[in-house]
Parts: sequence; structure tokens; C-alpha cells
Amino acid sequence: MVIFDSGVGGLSIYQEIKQVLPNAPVVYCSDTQGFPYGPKPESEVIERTSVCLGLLAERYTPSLAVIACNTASTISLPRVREELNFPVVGVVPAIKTASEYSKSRCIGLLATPGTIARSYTDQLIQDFAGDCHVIRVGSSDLVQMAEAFLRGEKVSDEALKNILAPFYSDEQTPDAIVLGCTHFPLLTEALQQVSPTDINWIDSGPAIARRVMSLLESSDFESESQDLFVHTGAACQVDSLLPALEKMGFIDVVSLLEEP
Ligand code: DGN
Repeated sequence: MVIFDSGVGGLSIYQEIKQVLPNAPVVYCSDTQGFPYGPKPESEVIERTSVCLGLLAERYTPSLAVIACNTASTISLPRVREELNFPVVGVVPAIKTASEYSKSRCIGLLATPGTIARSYTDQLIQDFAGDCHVIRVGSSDLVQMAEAFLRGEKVSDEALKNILAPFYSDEQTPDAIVLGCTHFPLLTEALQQVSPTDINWIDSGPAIARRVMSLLESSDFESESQDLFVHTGAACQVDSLLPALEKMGFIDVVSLLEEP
């Protein structure tokens, strides 16, 4: 299968899938050249997602793709599903799960500015938030911080507190916050540490892993998989990620834009 994101955020989904399907072969693709998607016009995100998935389909003939990016999934799914002849699973904010959990009837949505503003997100809230008050916070900085964290850099507590502050400026405060960007689960621990109250941080990873398992014809993979990390940037952009990728079990890093 291929797992696609603008950057390394989709690795949070990769790890969830590997928990339930440790031997399933994966090609993970980071559109490093197009990163970040959050502030980009919708048409550009759709185009990049379509081109990258087309190249991945040609080169690796996967049986399934996961768009492990909320920013792309909320707008690109209809187009790529039309273009590809295998199932495409999207990742979108888990509003329903948060609303089912919340006792305070106030939930948060933390995502990219792109996802926060989508009409797809308005619809999700309308359909699934029920009587919950929803506080939306868009942050591109948190995406950059998650990228830096995976490259071994320290995360600033002060910066995290500032990002979370709008959740605490209302009379009502959330008891569940949807991590509506796949980069954010990489920082769950750090977020909880600076959060003034106990929060249920909700990410879509486990649900996506279950969905993938149900779609794969054979979940019975015999040998250990040889997972690849593919990217669209310059090799030097990936260098600082190598220790984290090795730890996760990737055996090689290759460019999608150069001939293999
Ligand atoms: N990881 C992506 C998401 O889930 O929305 C977006 C990150 C970005 O490109 N800004």
C-alpha cells in the first residue's frame, strides 16, 4: 500500500497501521517539495495529490492508498478516486468520536488553517458534533514543530501553550480535542504536558488502521515487509530524518522524481 502526506505527519498513521499489520508492505510518500499544504490554494493541493499518487501508482502498483493528510483528503478524494483503480482511504477530523466522548459538550478542533476553513469541515461539524460547542484552532506553526521534532529538535513549551490558548479563552472549555492534522499526534505527549486541563486527544489513526485492515484482501503477510520512504524534495531535506526513519523500520529512502 502507499501512504501519502505533504510531509512526515502521515507517519503517525503509518505507525498505527504497522501496529495492526506489522508485515504489510508500505511505500510512504512525503511530498517534501510541496510541503506545507495548509496555506496552499485548494486547486494546488488537489493537483499535487493527484500527480504524486499517479506517479506512485505507476511505479509501485499498490493495492491501496491512504491519503494520510486531512488538508488533502478534505478536498482531493473525489478526484483521486476517479483517477485510480484501487481503493483510496482518506483521513478527516474525527469530530464524531470527540462528540461521543465529550461530557462538557465542548470539543476542540486543532488542524491546519486549510482544514479549519473547508466547507467539508463545516459539514462534518454539522453532521456529527451534535449539541457540542466546537472551538476551531488553525495552526501552521504546530505542523512545522512536529516536522522539527521528528528531526530531533526540541519543542518549545511556550509556543505550544500559545497555540492552545484559544481553547481556554471561552467560558466553556473542551474535554476532547480532535487532532485534525496527521502531524499533531507526533506531539500528543508534549501537548498534554502544557495543557492546563486533562484532555482526550483524538486522532484518526486507529480508525484508519482498522479501515485499512478491512480493505486489504490478505492480512496474512508472510515475511517481514521492506518499507520504503519516498519523497519529492532534495536528498539533503531528508538527511536529518534518517535516524527517526530507521527507528520506524524503513529500509531505504528514494526520490519519487528521479528514475529508480
Ligand atoms: N499532515 C497534513 C494534514 O493532516 O493536514 C498537513 C500538513 C501540512 O502540509 N500543512
